[in-house]
Amino acid sequence: MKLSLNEFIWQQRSDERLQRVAPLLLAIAQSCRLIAGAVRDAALNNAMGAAGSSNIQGEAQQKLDVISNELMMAETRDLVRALASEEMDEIVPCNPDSDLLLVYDPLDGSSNLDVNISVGSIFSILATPEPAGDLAAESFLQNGRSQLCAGYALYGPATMLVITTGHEVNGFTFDEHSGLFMLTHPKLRIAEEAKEFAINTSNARHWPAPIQRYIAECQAGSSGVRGRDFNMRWVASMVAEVHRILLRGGVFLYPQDSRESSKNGKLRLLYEASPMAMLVEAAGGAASTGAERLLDVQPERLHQRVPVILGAMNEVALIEGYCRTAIAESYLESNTLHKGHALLETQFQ
Ligand code: P6P
Repeated sequence: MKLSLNEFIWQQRSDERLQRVAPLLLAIAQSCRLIAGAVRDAALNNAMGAAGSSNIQGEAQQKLDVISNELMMAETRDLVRALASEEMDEIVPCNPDSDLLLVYDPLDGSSNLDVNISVGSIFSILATPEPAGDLAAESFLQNGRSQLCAGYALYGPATMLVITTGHEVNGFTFDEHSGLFMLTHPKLRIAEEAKEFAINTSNARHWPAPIQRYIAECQAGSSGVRGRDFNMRWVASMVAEVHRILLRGGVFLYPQDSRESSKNGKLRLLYEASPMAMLVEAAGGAASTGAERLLDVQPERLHQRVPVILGAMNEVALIEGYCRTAIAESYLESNTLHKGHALLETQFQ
């Protein structure tokens, strides 16, 4: 007999974080159910296509980006002190009596909507650092290890909700008949070895050398240094990629590159990288910028971008090693020998 999300929360009574966020999590689940319906019926309701506006990243907003943002905000605003969204430049103060913050990407991968490819919502729940009272955007600038709960909804052949409070990852499938999210994928774990890599290889000429080296070795397969073949996937929907990695392993990369627009990577730290890093690490994987673990990155701006390398522990460690070696070699070349030697020592401890 499968547990509903409500029954799961009741069963997990000893998980204090889960109990603290439960009402908000149920509201998020309800908003994801509504977003799934809006995505499913968009073409029937003339809700496809561009909204004629753009977000703070300068990306054209789809009508469904705006609709999803409003659905998420309407369901959650009474349960949070403030919320922040990819689709809104500034934070939105809400209930002064709440001690929770919600930051989210209401519809990730929305460029796939008009070709009917899976998209998703990503969310992160934080505690308010201040006691009751006014709040500023700075309250959201907490590193990924501060998250109370992180998760995503995937709008695919099935609508799924995948959540963690840090110690395990559980997946729920929406049941149209009961109107409930049912526990179908308990305790998801990521294998340490990967057979698949996910990266947009059209950007290869812009990548830093360590990333070019890693991907070339995967492409060389059994005839190269890795001694085994790899497969490649690229859905251009981070939620779909992370979900695949949670279920069958692999590694996902959206690195920084030499273009001005991607010098800090493309993905956003607070509402894409941090929640996905919490999920991946809670499932036994790793998540890194290449230079440091994503959960350790200290946010400086609400919508800041960050390089993302996440998935199988051994693959991420190998890539981090290549990145650190490259940094050490640059120190050595620039005659800051002590830094280069120090970095190489930490790498091989
Ligand atoms: P590209 C979607 O726009 C997104 O933010 C992620 O979901 C996805 O992994 C990435 O961008 C796709 O980027 O450059 O391949 O279109």
